[in-house]
Amino acid sequence: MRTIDLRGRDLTRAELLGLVPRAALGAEVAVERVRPLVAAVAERGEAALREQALEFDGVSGHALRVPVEAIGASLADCPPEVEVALRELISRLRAASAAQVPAEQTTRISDGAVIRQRWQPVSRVGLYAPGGKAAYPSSVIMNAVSAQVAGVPGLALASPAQRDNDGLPHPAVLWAAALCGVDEVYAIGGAGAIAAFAHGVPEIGLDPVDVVSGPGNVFVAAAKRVVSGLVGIDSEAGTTEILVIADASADPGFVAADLISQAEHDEAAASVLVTDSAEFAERVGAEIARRAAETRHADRVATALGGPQSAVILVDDLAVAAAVSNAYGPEHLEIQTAQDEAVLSRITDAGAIFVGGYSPVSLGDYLAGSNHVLPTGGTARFSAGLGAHTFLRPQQIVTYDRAALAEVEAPLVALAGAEGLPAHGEAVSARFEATSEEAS
Ligand code: HSO
Ligand code: ZN
Repeated sequence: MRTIDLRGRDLTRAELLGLVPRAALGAEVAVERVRPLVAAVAERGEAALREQALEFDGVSGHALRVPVEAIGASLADCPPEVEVALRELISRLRAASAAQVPAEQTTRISDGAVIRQRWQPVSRVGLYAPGGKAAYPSSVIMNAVSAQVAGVPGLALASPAQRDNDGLPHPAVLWAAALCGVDEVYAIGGAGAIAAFAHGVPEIGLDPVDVVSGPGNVFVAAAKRVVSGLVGIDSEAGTTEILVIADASADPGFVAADLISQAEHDEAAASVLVTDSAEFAERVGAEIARRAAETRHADRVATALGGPQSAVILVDDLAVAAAVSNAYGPEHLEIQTAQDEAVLSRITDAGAIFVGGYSPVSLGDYLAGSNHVLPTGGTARFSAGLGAHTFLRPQQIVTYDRAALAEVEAPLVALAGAEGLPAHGEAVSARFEATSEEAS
């Protein structure tokens, strides 16, 4: 991992934004690459999806819509300990997600003047679970449970067709769909899946959705950016990132293991350590050298850790460490210091925050009860991780009676006049004019 030494430098937030390490392939470039793929699906539907399946997944002639029987039947091959673990994930996530559904609120502005706010789920969602370098049943559950807890009636799931599963999505994806009760599943991957959800594909009975959610690589995240506006999206949950703020009190083995854990997702994954101790950084480096060579995806991990997106950043103190992290806006932030709560209080921008030596990111990836679909690429500075709230919209409901409306007639007419929109005022005054019948 390269070192960025910020010690002795008094940097502004704007300067930090330019200094934090980022992946070589930025979102803008990925957007230009996926735009034609999205447009092709919008224009040519199934034919374009089949071309893309052949090009990117090496699969042809498969059913794009997974037969319902295949979803339930898949569970026969699920190892019992995996089924138990998936069920545990569902129940922990469901408990934490339920707390994300706000109660309806009623505000009485004055006598007879009431504003209610209710949280209305969207009607139909497209949930995406990646394939490719790994199988992601956990992502199916993160998506589906959030939508179900929000009360969304229509759920569709897509995941790439697998050559070695007869063109179906990965079996583990089907297990998770079966356990969540999702029966509308498509063997479609990448940008094409996002486009299919947004535009609909009538030939295969795929109706357009209102919100697309789920993680993916940089191209899936870019496709979500392209379709957003036509549909809602959760966030740009692209290639994984972990940023660890640690001081000399932390365990270098824990920190090294966590940096490696996220690097195993993708060659473009980002692992960043921010520390005020050069000596600690060296100890982490030694642990990484030892562990990274032995792990199953050693080559991928070495590429990710050696890439421009990964770094050790040396800072003068933990306050600067927090400022660096805020400028980065990491998908996952770990805090392992002697003053975790003090550091936490300085954090403003992160997708999810893992506090202390016994809260690793991989706990959040599977069984913490939190959601692992989180904003990446610095988008945590303005967007949030997936949750029941992703699928809910606050709607205000206005109920005034005659007396309450009369009370605001004069100021409302004054405001309408000030805006040069007198008919707005007249719409209120009309209700208090004597009718022609009353006048006669
Ligand atoms: N770390 C990934 C999620 C994941 N990890 C799924 C393992 N499986 C993005 O938060
Ligand atoms: Zn992970």
